[in-house]
Amino acid sequence: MAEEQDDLDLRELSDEDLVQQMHDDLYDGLDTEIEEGVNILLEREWLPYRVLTEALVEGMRIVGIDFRDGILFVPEVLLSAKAMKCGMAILKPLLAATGAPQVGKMVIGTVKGDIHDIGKNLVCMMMEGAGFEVIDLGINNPVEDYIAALEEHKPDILGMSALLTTTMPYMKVVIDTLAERGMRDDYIVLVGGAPLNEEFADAVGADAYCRDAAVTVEIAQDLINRKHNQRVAS
Ligand code: B1M
Repeated sequence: MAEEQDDLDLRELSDEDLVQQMHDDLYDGLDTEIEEGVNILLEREWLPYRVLTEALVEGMRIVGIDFRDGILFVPEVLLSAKAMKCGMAILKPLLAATGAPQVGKMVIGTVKGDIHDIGKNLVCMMMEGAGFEVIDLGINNPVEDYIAALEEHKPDILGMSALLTTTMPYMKVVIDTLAERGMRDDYIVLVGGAPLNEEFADAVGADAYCRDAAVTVEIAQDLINRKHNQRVAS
């Protein structure tokens, strides 16, 4: 009872204070509070995408800065990641429920040696929300897994994610293997992850670098349209 009285009532906070509190709760890895905050913002008629970007992604950016600076450590960041996933789980069906027709298919996975998946999962959610069918291979994928999934699902797009400077070169291994097997031109290859940039994407032979999940959707739609137009013209 006394504990309950000490509790902060998130519903009493203004939008701005609530978002600030959610950044703090994400930092502290408080999943129940994050779920409650997400639900309150949705009740206040925030669009799911706004909740995602302003409350969750921005909160995770702050976690990332303190992780980099040695203020937070792996166990704490894992709790933040878990809280973020709880919030994302509420938003996922809402982002996907736009009723968009299926516009293409994507196989995506985080590359071998890399277990970061929050950004990739966001990309999956946004792509599904935009009407793409997404086959998510998860984390730590060797080239054989990508090839097997491409052969099984025959997607339009192969997406790869890497968050470590030590794992991003593996994208070239995958793309070179596709080329060796004569499969490279069958797919649009999109790459993303915080340490990448356009130069890197060019250097490894990808079709495009995707800065974030929203940009991934735009680029995917654009490249699929161009591919369709080329087919029609030829
Ligand atoms: Co890691 N970690 N981590 N980590 N971690 C980083 C990446 C790091 C930058 C932190 C730092 O030092 N500042 C650093 C890498 C440094 C470097 O390589 N130069 C780092 C390190 C060093 C490590 C370990 C080695 C730490 C250790 O063990 N000593 C270890 C590596 C483990 C491994 O992979 N083998 C490790 C472990 C972990 C946790 C397990 C604790 C956890 C991951 C939990 C999980 O993902 N389930 C974790 C986290 C959470 C982070 C930070 C803090 C946050 C990453 C994140 O989720 N960002 C990160 C710091 C940072 O990036 N600021 C860090 C939020 C997410 C929404 O953004 O992933 O960039 P992002 O995704 C964006 C875009 O990049 C893009 O769209 C997304 C959405 O908008 N995008 C794509 C991403 N993938 C895409 C694919 C596409 C398209 C777009 O395909 C088409």
